[in-house]
Amino acid sequence: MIIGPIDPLKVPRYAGPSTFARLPTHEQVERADVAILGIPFDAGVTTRPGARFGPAAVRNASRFLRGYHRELEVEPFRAQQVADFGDIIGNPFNMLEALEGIDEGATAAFASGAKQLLSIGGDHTIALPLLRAMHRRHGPVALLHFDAHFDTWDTYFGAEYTHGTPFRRAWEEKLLLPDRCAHVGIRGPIYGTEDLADNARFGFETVAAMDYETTGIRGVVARLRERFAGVPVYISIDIDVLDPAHAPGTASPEAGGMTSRELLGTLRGLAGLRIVGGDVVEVSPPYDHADMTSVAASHACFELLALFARSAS
Ligand SMILES: [Mn+2]
Repeated sequence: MIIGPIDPLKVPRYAGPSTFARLPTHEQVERADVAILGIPFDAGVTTRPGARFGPAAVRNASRFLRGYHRELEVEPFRAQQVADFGDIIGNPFNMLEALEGIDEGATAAFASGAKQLLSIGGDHTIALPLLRAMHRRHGPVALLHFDAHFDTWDTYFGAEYTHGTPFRRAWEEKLLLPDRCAHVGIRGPIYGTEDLADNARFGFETVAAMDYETTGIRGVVARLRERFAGVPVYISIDIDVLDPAHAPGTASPEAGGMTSRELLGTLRGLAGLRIVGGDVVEVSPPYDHADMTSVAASHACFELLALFARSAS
């Protein structure tokens, strides 16, 4: 029997437990198909800190989610057992230990029987240990990366592990399927052309934020469905992919970004692909206003849960 969220017609949505969407904790279910992990870690931030408060803010915003996904005609909390596994702790003073702790937490969720993981950051550094855990389970995966930035820089101040470098490390560690990865939402000034040369070398496809202006959601979805057909896909969403007008509460805002409608519409277009996991990162509540960033992030999480429910096995 699947245990869903607390009934909002009996307990209003502003009340009740502070788990994601007021779902059961993993202790309250026999086994969960989908594990939701909070990862309150922001020691990898090169710009504005605060993403350590992201999981609590996104969970709080998620209490207002309703259960039925009208466009995908699925109830993500009824089609599969989803449970909140609480927070994974990464040592804030030791990066290597933090990466290990996050990897171990994700691996333990798989060991408990979860088939798909949805992680809530935290800064984007956490995607690297999550991809290591994914690789151990699935082998190399395709990466669909929503972000204003490539996050494939080499080092900052000599540090290899930061929120600007996870996908370069993942590529070096052979965690990703060659020529099956894509960045979506890229924009803004970069340090130099070497970033572009690196991404060509890594085989990432780039969908620029401005491409939404020329091809619309439909055109972007067509490109992504072609690239990701038939392979296991991990979706990493940096909330800064949205324009600061939609998501101001983040470390590295860039003007000219996507609307939340474009993000949610693109995700919906991927139903039926084989989605093995995802994360939503870089929500920094101290820079947020009226919870708009955490609300957008909670809806991105709901789309990912719907994609899990509609995923090819
Ligand atoms: Mn990022």
